[in-house]
Amino acid sequence: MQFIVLKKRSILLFVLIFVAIAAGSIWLLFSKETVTTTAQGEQLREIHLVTTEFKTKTEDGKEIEAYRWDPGTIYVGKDEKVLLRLYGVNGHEHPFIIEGTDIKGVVKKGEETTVELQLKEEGVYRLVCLTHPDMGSNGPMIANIVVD
Ligand SMILES: [Cu+2]
Repeated sequence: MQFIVLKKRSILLFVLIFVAIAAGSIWLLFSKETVTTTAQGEQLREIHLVTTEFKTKTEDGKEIEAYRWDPGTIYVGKDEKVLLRLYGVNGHEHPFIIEGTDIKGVVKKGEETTVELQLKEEGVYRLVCLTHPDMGSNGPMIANIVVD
């Protein structure tokens, strides 16, 4: 008769591997895109954006910076209802519009602004920060919403 001899160390290793696999599975399960349910019971796909800032000093000591939305391009389906979650990380506040719609708002540092979006025509819509619309104003802080 043969016995399988398990040392304490191999049991510990086995337990560690098991825990790692279990933790990985749980993480995968919950890291999928989150959805929000509206009052009407519809499911909305959530898309997260943050306000970012690149800052550096040139060789002669001049400070230069650029503001951006991150990510700079998002994709939504035609007629798809999505919820944009705009979180202010860098910059005091960013008043914005989405061109071709009547959507406007402000993203403030440390706060989240949510926007329900449903675009009925294909194309590229621009999410424009009105404070940083071009390079001269430390932008362009413009994200492209691609509707396809
Ligand atoms: Cu801005």
